[in-house]
Amino acid sequence: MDAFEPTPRDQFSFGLWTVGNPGRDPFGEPTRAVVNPTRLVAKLAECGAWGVNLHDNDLVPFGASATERDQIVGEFKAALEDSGMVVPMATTNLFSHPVFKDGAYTANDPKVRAFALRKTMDAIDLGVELGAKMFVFWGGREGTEADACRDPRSAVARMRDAIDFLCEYVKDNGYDLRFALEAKPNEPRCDIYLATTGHMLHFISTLKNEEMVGVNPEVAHESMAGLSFTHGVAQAMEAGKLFHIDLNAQRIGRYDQDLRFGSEDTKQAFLLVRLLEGTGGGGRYTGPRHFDAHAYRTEDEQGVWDFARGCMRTYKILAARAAAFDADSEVRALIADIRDETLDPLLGGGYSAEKAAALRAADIDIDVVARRGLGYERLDQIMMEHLLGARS
Ligand code: GCO
Ligand code: MN
Ligand code: MN
Repeated sequence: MDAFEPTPRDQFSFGLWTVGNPGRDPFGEPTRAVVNPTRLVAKLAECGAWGVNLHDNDLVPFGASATERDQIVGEFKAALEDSGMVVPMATTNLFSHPVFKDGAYTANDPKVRAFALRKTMDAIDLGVELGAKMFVFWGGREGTEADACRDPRSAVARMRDAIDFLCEYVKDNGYDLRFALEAKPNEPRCDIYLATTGHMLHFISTLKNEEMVGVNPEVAHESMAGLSFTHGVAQAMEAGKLFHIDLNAQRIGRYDQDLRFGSEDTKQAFLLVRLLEGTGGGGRYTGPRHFDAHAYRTEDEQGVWDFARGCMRTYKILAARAAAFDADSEVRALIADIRDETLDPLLGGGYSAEKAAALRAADIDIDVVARRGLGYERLDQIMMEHLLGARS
């Protein structure tokens, strides 16, 4: 045992589909046996996780009868009770069944859209029954190959109709549940609508129940698009919209890899953990630290638990490194706010004609400012040394 061993206080969660992933890929069959959800819960608890998340069909098979459903859910609740695990988040599988091949909420056939709403209402009921406070929407099939099949504007409008409808469903039932929308640029569709966290943030501002809806950004998804994940998450935090997060690792330009958290682009992972933990100031993210990743296909069941522990340990190690970095006096000096008594009051708090005149009149020697070195090489190197364990 060391300081990096995960405990329930850390609020780490995993999807049933993550540690339950049997190693199937588009080219090959599963390499591991399917493990029962009740065993997954017990093993996750043993590893120090706090929560387990699920799609409706990770637990209740598609098409199960009401009696089968109730029996499965009953056994699962007992397993949660035994292990002290919680279900912080639930979601709907709107991508596996062939009926969703043209999308779910955005599909052209109204029968598909109606079925998708019905399935989501059932999944919301299931999530609430298990205690979930967050419901994630990942529109994996909401996209196109043959883009002329619909006006992309109608896809956005259909998505809005669906989320507006489901918000009202939650309110009508008096559920204590919020929604988190998860963007992805592509895979399994050629192009998926609302491709990034930024797209989602604007979309949310057009909803009837905007306050109930936030985002669930995923490391791999913004990275696949070559974007800075940290910047996307920061924008969501600044807007009060970071409701949930999917942590994993990804190399830019590859297929959706869902690798162990922090195992690729460790610098971005460091900056992300620093942001979430708020060690650099600006407030800490208090929601679940959820891992949406899976073990390499080379692994047996032991490898899956090594993977799960690895995600959590790396998060805690990076959090400790971030705290040390932000407590470093040289770092604090390098990133200290530059204060200017004359200009600061002009730059915040909005426009006035007086401020505009004062800005015009201010004495700013741009050549002096332009010549000044900023010390960012030094700053970044110090960060690397903290990250690599050479400075503490
Ligand atoms: C993916 C997605 C999914 C979702 C999950 C929960 O790329 O497959 O990240 O894992 O997060 O379906 O909505
Ligand atoms: Mn993903
Ligand atoms: Mn995800």
